[in-house]
Amino acid sequence: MYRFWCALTAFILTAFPVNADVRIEALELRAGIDGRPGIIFGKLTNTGATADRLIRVDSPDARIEMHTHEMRGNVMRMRRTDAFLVPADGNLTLKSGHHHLMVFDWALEKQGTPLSLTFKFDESPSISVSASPGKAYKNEEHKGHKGH
Ligand SMILES: [Cu+2]
Repeated sequence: MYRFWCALTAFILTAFPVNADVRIEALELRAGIDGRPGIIFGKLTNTGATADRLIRVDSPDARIEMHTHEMRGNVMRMRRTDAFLVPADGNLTLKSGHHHLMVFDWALEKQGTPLSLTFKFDESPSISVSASPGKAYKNEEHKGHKGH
């Protein structure tokens, strides 16, 4: 009987792939010019064998939204989205004109200090990071953009 359970355990361990395992690299945080929202670029890498989803990003000092771009007719529009896919053994890239994070209600006096961020996923454990603001970003595409 003992041998049976050992065999069963070994089978279960090999039958299920390694869960999603996400790391964050090269985060870039920029305040917006002229009261526009801030923006966050970067790269999330999933070294696991299953896909995961970034489902929210929280900060005690600002409200973070996930945005993506889509073509409407022949105009590129930005819209808010509820989640970003982080593919199995792949990356989620946050960059200009593509998926990105936006920073709203970020008090001016706090824009020169690191921003605490917690990334939450469906599967992977949450990741907390402190992002230091770089050069302010002249995000033309977000002109007059006050969130949704
Ligand atoms: Cu945006």
